[in-house]
Amino acid sequence: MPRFRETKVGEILNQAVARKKILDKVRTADAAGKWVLENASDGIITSYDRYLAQQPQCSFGLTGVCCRNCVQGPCRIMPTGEAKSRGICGATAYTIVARGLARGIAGGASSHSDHGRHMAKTLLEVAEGRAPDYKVSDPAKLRRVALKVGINPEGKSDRELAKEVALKALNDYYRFDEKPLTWLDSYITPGRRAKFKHTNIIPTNLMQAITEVISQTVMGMDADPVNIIFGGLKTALADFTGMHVATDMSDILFGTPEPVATEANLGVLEEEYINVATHGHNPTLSDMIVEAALQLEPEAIKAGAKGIKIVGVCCTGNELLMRKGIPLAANQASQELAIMTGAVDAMVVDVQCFLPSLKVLSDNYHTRLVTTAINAKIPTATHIDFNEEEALELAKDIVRQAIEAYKRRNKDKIRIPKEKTKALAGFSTEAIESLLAAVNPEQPWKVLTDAIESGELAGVALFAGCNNQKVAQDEGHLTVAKYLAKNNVLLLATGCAAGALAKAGLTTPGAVEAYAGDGLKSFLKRIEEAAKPQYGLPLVFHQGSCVDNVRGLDLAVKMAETWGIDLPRVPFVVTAPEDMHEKALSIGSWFVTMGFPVHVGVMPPIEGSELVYSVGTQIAYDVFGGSFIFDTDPESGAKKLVDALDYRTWKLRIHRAAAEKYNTALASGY
Ligand code: BF8
Ligand code: SF4
Repeated sequence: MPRFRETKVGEILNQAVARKKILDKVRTADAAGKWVLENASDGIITSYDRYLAQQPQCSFGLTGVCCRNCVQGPCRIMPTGEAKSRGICGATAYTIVARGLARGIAGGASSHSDHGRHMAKTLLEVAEGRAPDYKVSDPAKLRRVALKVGINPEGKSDRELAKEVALKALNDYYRFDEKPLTWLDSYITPGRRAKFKHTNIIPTNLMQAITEVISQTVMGMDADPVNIIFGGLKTALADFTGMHVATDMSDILFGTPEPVATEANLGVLEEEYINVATHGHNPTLSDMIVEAALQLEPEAIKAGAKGIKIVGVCCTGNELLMRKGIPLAANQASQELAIMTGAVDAMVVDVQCFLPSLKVLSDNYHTRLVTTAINAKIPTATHIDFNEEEALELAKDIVRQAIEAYKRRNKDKIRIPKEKTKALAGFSTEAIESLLAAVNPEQPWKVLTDAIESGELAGVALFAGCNNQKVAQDEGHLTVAKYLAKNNVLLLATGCAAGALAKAGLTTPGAVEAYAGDGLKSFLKRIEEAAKPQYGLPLVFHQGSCVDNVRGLDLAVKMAETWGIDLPRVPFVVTAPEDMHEKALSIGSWFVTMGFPVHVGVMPPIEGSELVYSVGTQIAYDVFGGSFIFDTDPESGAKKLVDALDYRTWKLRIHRAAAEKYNTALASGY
């Protein structure tokens, strides 16, 4: 497996030439980010530098054979053979690697599920009149979700129904009735339901699924790597459940996204405005910040600014981008660079993916860093305990912090890169369905499946995941996207992958001309002519934040239903070219269990066990029909994805031909 390694950089970090050397390595493909690193760094240390300072990284950790699960450790397994080297308790490499992987999945599942629980709790508070600043913004979605999870919406007010839906969602977290989780069971195919039952990985209580896998992997518990991995997969399905709860509740509270046009990259910051960057994941906070900023505009003008500009960072940025057209300033790896423009007056964070370094960094500027979650504080940052009961007032407090900070701005330190690009977002699966319905109102998804069968499209690929300092920022996303587009793959994207593609202008109609193959071009054009979307159609359909990966799964289910086959036959693939977070691990894992090839561009720590590696890349395929494709060369990874799509489409065509010849339904048992 090729892997990016830089072994000398620790030595050069403190030398005067360090900055130049770092830039020579082209650590980012983001033009605005590169400009900031070159022109506005003032010797400030960022994660780009700290990554280099960490080199060489420990091989035990890199390959997953370091165990700290008890106080006798750390134990490290020598690479001379799994059987020869053991931890003090006798654990071998495959046990230690499998335990680490399962615990990583549990970390991801906890993050998403907490997020989903928070959203469901907010909906309940709305229904009970305890969150006066929020409302059911999308009653139609509320009714669709209710029907989907088996609640009859007839004759119920929005509030009554919201309460029932919220309680049912929360019930998935706490119940003990041993039935499959509602938000899992309601959204998967019958084939997957049977497969998960057969492999005994259906979670019946979301919290329990997480605690079970932690308990399974403590010292002196499960040593069987395959059993541990299946425990991890059960937790990954719990992760899916929490993510779907999060997406459904967000749509009900803030609206199902529809295509919207805005801008992306650091150039969206404006010197004359008070810039407030919202960063993290939970739309309950960021949405209220937008409202507070609107109301406090006169105070901003009084302070000498033209107004207040809200920009997004990471996934809450994607939430605002797709629902409100708020510009996206940065994805994960350029969050620090936003502050280094000297133009961010406040950065407000809630949960997940914000760097502890933001405080040190903001101390170099006038920027006010505000944390808002009780379980996510940064020492010496301003903390405002955000809660839904007093949401607007607290959001105003936060925006006022920005107005105050603005008055202390140091004009000499302001260096905003000019790079920004148009970006389209808001392509929820519902929005895509209405676009397709313009071509075929009776069977919208047949427009897509027909295009694949005819060879116009090679299939669908979903971009997910993060930035990772082990690779040049955004480069993996861009390389894979351009390769797939040229090969006529319809592209969806979420999270920091979507941020990367948006910043590079790939979520625009212009990118279709520049990068799409002929088939993809004609497909998009046909829909564009029929639907006449206000902003045209982009090369990449931005579907939202990380939890919105479930939108991609819903889309794949629509394709499967249209063909009458199960998910492992559908020409749909997933790619995380720059995976970093435990959340990416768990998302990749549930996509594999759903039956899809999942490309991963940065190796997770599993190479220390051939067994675990093989389960992910081969056995998973035999059992679930999906598997991991580990490839750190983006172009080669992209090629494998196209091959995987071609293989599925080829099989589909053969069975379609047989079905037509013998006048039968499409075979589903192949
Ligand atoms: O949830 S893609 S770096 S910001 S983990 Fe984090 Fe990864 Fe970005 Fe959003 Ni997702
Ligand atoms: Fe070492 Fe076993 Fe303890 Fe892990 S659980 S640290 S391998 S003794």
